[in-house]
Amino acid sequence: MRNGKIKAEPYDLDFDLDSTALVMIDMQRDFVEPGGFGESLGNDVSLLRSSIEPCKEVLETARKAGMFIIHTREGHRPDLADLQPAKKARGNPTRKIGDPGPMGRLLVRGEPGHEIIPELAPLPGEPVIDKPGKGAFYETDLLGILRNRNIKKLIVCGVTTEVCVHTTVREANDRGFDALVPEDCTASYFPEYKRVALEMIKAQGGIFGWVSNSDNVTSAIEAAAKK
Ligand code: C5J
Repeated sequence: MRNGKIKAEPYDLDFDLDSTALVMIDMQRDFVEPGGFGESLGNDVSLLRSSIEPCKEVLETARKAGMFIIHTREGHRPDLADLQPAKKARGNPTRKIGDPGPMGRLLVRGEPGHEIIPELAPLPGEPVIDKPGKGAFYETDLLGILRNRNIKKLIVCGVTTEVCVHTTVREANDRGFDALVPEDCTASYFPEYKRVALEMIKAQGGIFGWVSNSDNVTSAIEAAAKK
């Protein structure tokens, strides 16, 4: 049967291991490590690191249970042909997307900063979606990949909560998926924005989705895998 319930807010979420995917959003060096895109915007990147260990626990549990796992990376082609001028100019940063930095060109595919952090590195067979925007469905093949696997529900982890995670959860909701965010598996450069972003997801009876935590998610996956 491989199904069960994840303890969550605003209410517990029924799920099935074979129609639920784990989506790890943008756990890249560019956001989490010093010298990358996140820091170029003036952020304290150390604030994101608390999410790494809980993400790792959920990732390893999902792998053991044989769940479908997808990773995303935000970034652009080396020729920047997919970079909208508005995105390049936004925030008036000292270093812009495509400029050189300590981890290579900022937010550019193939550069060291664009890679997923080693702690959460994808395994062969886990699709990696390269996305030019904040949402994982925008200008990517994510929707087709999920439909081909008959995926109905998403567990969404990663950074940052109110930007790429939130945008993806909203996009997923509008495409008919149920999305659940484990709160300790996501982080923001602005802790208050994280808190409010999670409130927004679960408000009004789960207007965009569900909020839970890594313990609830891992115990539900492990229980379902034994059925
Ligand atoms: C941002 C992201 N914050 N992955 N990207 O620009 O949330």
